[in-house]
Amino acid sequence: MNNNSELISQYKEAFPAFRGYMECMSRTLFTGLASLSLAFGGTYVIQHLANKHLPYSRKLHIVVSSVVACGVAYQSRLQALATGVGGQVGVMVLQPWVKWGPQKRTDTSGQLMLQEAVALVSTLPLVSVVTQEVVSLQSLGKRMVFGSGTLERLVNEARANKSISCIFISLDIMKRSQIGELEAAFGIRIMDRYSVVLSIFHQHARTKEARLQVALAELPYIKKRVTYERDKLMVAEREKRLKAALTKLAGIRAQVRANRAKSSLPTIAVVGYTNAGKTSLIHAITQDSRAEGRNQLFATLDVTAHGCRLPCGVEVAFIDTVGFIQDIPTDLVASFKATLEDAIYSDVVVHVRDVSHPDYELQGATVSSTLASLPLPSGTPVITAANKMDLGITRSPEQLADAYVVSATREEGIEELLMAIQNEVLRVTGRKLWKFTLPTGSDQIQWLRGATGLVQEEIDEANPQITHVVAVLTDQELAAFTRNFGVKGKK
Ligand SMILES: Nc1nc2c(ncn2[C@@H]2O[C@H](COP(=O)(O)OP(=O)(O)OP(=O)(O)O)[C@@H](O)[C@H]2O)c(=O)[nH]1
Ligand SMILES: *[C@@H]1O[C@H](CO)[C@@H](O)[C@H](O)[C@H]1NC(C)=O
Repeated sequence: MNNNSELISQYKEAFPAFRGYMECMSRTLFTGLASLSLAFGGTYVIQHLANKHLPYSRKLHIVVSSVVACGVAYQSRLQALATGVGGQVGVMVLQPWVKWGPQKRTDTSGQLMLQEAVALVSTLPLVSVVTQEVVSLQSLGKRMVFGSGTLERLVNEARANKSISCIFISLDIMKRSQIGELEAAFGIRIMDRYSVVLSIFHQHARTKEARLQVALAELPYIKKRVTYERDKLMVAEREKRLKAALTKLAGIRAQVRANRAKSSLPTIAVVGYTNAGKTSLIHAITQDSRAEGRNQLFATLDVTAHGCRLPCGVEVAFIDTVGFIQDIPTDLVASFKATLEDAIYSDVVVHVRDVSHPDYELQGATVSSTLASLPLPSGTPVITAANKMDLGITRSPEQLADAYVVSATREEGIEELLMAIQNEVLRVTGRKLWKFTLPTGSDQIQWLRGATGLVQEEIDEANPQITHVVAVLTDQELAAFTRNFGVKGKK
């Protein structure tokens, strides 16, 4: 019974939350289609002209005109993106906030929650936040969420601004009827926290298991919305099948893990609270002058894996993971963890924290406790990077004792952090630095270059016949080298 792929394709269809996002994206799709038709049209016209007036062969016309037309179309698409015309989903972010009474939250503020909501929705590709607002409420649970006066003002605002094509109301999960009525009032799509978070997970779910988990997580959402008995039965049947598929996959997982361990490319998972600066830090590291940027090798890896060389020459992949958030709706916790599978299988974990954030402790604790609950192989080192130091450090040196204090955007402290990462990568993967003195241009040096990708080489100042080499080798590689050449190295 191999119905996993069938389940996955089914779940793509039955994924209202993601579909909502896709609907918001449709404008983007249209500009894409427009560019494409422009390319075809352009190809035809240029080809026609060239046929009439130029003496080249027909094949060449086709090639040249295609290239030119595609270039033009691509340019116009880029321009559309740059100016925001159609390229982006403009979102109005509304953070409901109860000002008084027993429903008022005391552990955070409306402004902080709004910031988090903005960061959350910005995680989705091509989303741009047009307006954002903390909206005061008297109580939660109103049919239209907001009071009638406030609602009227918001509707007018949203309708007046053509850049707004979607409204994100930062409440956990709203009723079908609520969303329906609000959509009728605003005239555009409404998203709640549940649907935004699901869409993010959908983006980050890479393995079959993660996808199944995300599909499973959506079921309560669908359940809240179906009314007919027949549909309810279908949902129940689907739940049963998803669970069965997941149980089956759990067995395969051990195999996958073993395979990953065998591939020699060390991976470093970068985790952290949303907006802590994971992506910026990866950018800062992989653009480092001592580390090469994107390497061909990684072109086939997922877009969120960034290849680079450590200062010692070992190639590694930095992996961006989904950002942590507070109050993940409980039904989503399992699928959230599933999207972090990259962290589970990586050699080293880097935990990025925003040292300038008032919620530094709470955010760090959220991440740490979640990491602790993941099936991380014991002994996976976790390195803490306290980021955004340029915005002011509000913590005492003791609180930052085991952290590397950095600024990703100003590229400060990155080198020390990278050295720490390198040490852990070498330790965990059983690699060591070895020094050799070898004949310049010899086979031995060639071999070492091949084995480690890159070695430090320095021709002796006094005697150009010999070269001092530093190589990073596993015990097996060292043994093979000694076997082949009979040369011993020094640590
Ligand atoms: N001032 C300052 N801002 C930073 C620094 N690092 C990141 N930022 C800013 O913080 C914001 C979030 O950075 P990202 O790298 O997107 O954060 P992230 O952790 O990948 O966020 P998610 O994808 O939402 O989980 C961006 O506006 C960055 O420009 C820093 O060192 N200093
Ligand atoms: C929409 O609102 C934003 C923020 O207030 C503003 O910058 C933008 O110019 C507005 N766009 C339109 C079309 O009104």
